[in-house]
Order: sequence, then C-alpha cells, then structure tokens
Amino acid sequence: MPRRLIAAEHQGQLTVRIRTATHRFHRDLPESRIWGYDGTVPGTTIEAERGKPVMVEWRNELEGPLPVVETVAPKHADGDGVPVQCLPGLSGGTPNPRAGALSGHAVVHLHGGLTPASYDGWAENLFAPGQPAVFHYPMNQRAALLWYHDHVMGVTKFDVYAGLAGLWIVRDERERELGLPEGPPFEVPLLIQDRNFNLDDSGRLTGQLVHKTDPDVMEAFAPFTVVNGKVWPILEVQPAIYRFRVINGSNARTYRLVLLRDGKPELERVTPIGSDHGLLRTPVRLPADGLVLASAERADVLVDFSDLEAGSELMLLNTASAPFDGAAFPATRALEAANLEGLLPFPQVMCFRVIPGPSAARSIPTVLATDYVPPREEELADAPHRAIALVERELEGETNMLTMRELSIIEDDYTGPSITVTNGERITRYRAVAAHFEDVTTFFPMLGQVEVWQLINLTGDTHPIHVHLDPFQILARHPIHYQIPDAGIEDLDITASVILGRGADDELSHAIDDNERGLKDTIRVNPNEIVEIAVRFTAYSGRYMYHCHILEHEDRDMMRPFVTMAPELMPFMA
Ligand SMILES: [Cu+2]
Repeated sequence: MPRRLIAAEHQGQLTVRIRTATHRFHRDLPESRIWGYDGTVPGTTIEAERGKPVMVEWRNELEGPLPVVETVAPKHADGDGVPVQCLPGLSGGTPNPRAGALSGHAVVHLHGGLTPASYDGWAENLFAPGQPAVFHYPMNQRAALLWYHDHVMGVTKFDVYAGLAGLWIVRDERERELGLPEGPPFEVPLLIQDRNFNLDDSGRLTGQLVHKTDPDVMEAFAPFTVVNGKVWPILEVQPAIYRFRVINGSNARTYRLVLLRDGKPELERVTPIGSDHGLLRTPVRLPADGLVLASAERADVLVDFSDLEAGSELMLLNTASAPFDGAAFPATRALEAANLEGLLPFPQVMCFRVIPGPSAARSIPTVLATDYVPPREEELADAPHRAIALVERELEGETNMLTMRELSIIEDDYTGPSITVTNGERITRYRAVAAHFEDVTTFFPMLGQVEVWQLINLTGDTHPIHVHLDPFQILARHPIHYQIPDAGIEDLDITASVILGRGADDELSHAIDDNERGLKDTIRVNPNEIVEIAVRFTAYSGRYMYHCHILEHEDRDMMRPFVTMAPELMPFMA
C-alpha cells in the first residue's frame, strides 16, 4: 500500500521530496535504483478535499544518472523467435548514453486536476535539481482518483518508468453520503504498470530497470506487471465488499482485466461505479470481455468477496495483447491469454486471498452522481467543431512517427493535399494546419462554451488521448474506413479519403463501454474509428496540452498545445 498523506492534516501545505532511492519490486529481486516522489514507488497517495486548496512544494532532490537503462534491441525477436520485449535484459542492445546522461530535470503534472495553467506542469517549464517549485491546486472539482506524474518534454517515458508517479484522491461530501468505503482496509488503490529488468553475466535478474524497444515496436511493453510497485502481488481480503481505485500507469500497455476463480471469470463480482473524473450516474455492468484501461484511464470498482470462504483465491489477469488495437478476447479464455507475439508473456496481474472474518455484505447505491448530464442538443448544435487526425508517418532510416495533425476546413480555392471525410451525403474537406508541438497554436477554446472534438484514427493502434484541464464526455464512436495513398502522410501535406461506416474486414465493435459514459479525461481511439467528445473548459485561461498518453508517442511529438480564454478577451486575440 502506498503511504497516505491527508492534506487536511497539514493545513493543505505539503512538501514532496522528489528523490533518488532504492525500491524492491519483488521479494526475490535485488533492490532497484529508482526516482520517486518521497523516494517511493509509487509516490505517497495525497488525499485532498473538494474546495480545500492544496499547496505542494515539489522539492527536486534528484541525483543522476537516470536509474533506467534505455536501449533499442537490434532485432525484434531472438534466435528462438521470441520477441525481445518479452524477455528481460538488453537483448543485444547497447545502453543509450544520452538517456544515461539525464540528471533529473522534472516537472509535475496533476493528471485530472482542474489546475491553473501556471501549475499544470507545462512540459517545457522544468525545474532542475535544487530549483524550487511551489504549485497551488484549487481542488474545485468533484471527488475522483487523479494521479501526479512527471511530464518533462521528450523524456516523460523515462521519468515515469523510473518511478515518478503517485496517486491523488479528491474526496467530497457526495461520496460520503453514499457510504462508499473510504481509506483502508476496504478502499484500495491499484496502480498497474509494467516493468523490465536487466540480467547479470550469469543470466540472473538484477533490479536494474530496463526500458527496451525494438526496430519493429517503438513503445516499451515490459513483461512484468507491477501493482503498487510490486510484481504480481497478493492482497489478503476479508469476506466483504472492497472498493478498488484502479489506474493504468503504464507507459504504453493497455490492460483488459478479468477476475477469475477456479479458472472461471467472475465478472459479476465487479461493479464499476466511477471513471476518470469520479462517480458515474449509476453503477454499470462490466464489459463482457473485461475492464479495459489504456494508459492513464481510471476505474472505480466495487468487488464483492462477501460470500467467499476463507482460503478462496481469485486471480486478476490481463487479456490485452500489445500494441493494443481494440481486438476482442473472450473472458472465458482468459487462462489462455499468454501470447508472445502479442507481447504478453505473463497475463498475471495480481491475486486476492480471502482471510477469515465475519461476512460483511453492503448494499450498492443505485444512484451515484446527479451532477452531470450528457450535453444538450442545443449546446451541441452551437458548438465549435475541431478535428484532429491521428496518423503514422513513415520515415526513412528512422522509426515511424505516430503523431497528430490538427485539421481545418479548406477554403474553396485550395487545391493542395487534403483529407476528405464522407458521411453519407455530406463531404467535408480538411487540410492539416499543425503537425508538431512547436507549430502555431490553432485551438483557442472559449471558457464556458461546449466544443466538439473529433479524433480521426488513421493508424493501426488504439491511442488513449488525454486532454488537460476540464473533463469531457464521449458522444460517439463511429466506425470508418479510409484510404491513404503512397506517401499520403507527410508533414503538413496529408492526403486521405475517410468514409464513415464499417469496412469489410473491420472486426472491432466500436462500442462505448458503459463505464466510458462518465466524465473522462482520457479516451481510447481505436483503429478504424472516429471518436467524438464534448468538452467545456470552465475556469482557467491559459496554455494547456492535449496528447496521446502512450508515453513513447507523447514524447515523440504526439502532443499539441491549446489555449483557453475568457470570452471577453477573445476579440483582443489577434
Ligand atoms: Cu498514441
């Protein structure tokens, strides 16, 4: 269990030392050198109260070098055909000296926080070891599981992997009225990540963290699943209902979680009650294949162990292969989920063991949240629309880039490369107006106004797209099929023909899971899909970011700025 820090017990004034330390990921592993908030993996869980501001002095005391060996293995698979990402060690790769030279610049982002821009953790506003940073978090937001993590431009993937992530829980009176478990023993956060380790000369695991990619796969999918800093842990539970605050804090891996007893899925034991930004309107059913969480997505779930005898054991398995593309996998086959080609050598996540105790059932409230509704028709009718294409650009002699293009509807006299989106009779033509993080800002949302953002996925992978600041709601997942001509994806010159409607060989459901219909800040955009979200920025003007939360994508330019602005200032924005 991560240590808890209750902000109210410190008058909302907290100090977190960001420092180099050691951590043991498993009792049979040697110690690992890590970077951690308060020197632990995960960092201390900060618990705050809605409406009670929290000030954190983030004290950067990191010491280099980066405690992660970064390498690109020379081949995708070893001599036996096993993908090298399924194996520990460097697999013939040489350690990247540039990663080894990183000394510990940091910036902290509170993911899910409604935070003024100055304290949101802009990826270029860094503090070096020894430089002070005091951030103010107003906490004017509903109860939810947030998390804080490093966000340094270009190296977030190394810093988070090194250990720089911690949980942050916002609580409010609404949740207390519902009588949901709060705090130990019945409320348990589960931060799920994947990690890999080096080998010594005799082939034994050392604790040294390894971030390994290969010529075919530019994301690191590490073989060992880690929950709250431990590989494959066991949690002893009483025969009672537990509340698990589940979060995927992995760099790139998506999980589809299935709870099993005696080898059979027991999905009905699990009741989702909340998502990224807190409680859903009502409890919902788990998706039939299991609970899918991509990087940075959260789930608040109740799990009923109350009918189980002491000694009962349940396993939590992951059935999602990697890179995740939304493909289905039946929960009934979860025991067969191991798949080397799918970079899933070990589906094990964790184990629950029931200990003796009085059986404590508890009724689950039928109404949870009443403070949000889907956006109204008239709001959507007036809403500005923004379109973003997710694209894969092939580069000669370099790994492909998975990035984004902000789109603008083209003028009549424009004859250059364009994306055509055909929806029945309606044809919309776009051109790309921004490709890179440092390109000119094109999104200026007005505070208070509902906007519709369209994410058009023209790649083969699922991308979890995260928008900073206010939460959003998903409006639709539209199946699409598309054609991209040879060299259709260049820098700002992109050419594609997108048609709404399912393609002949498309096997994805494109369904919206019930637990995705809450307030979200990260949404999965599957292949052959347009996702539409409705977002309304409310309180803070300033420069924020949105990006893919696969850290290897985010670091390689799958991230863009947007600027929120009070309506009265808009006429003065040239
Ligand atoms: Cu991505």
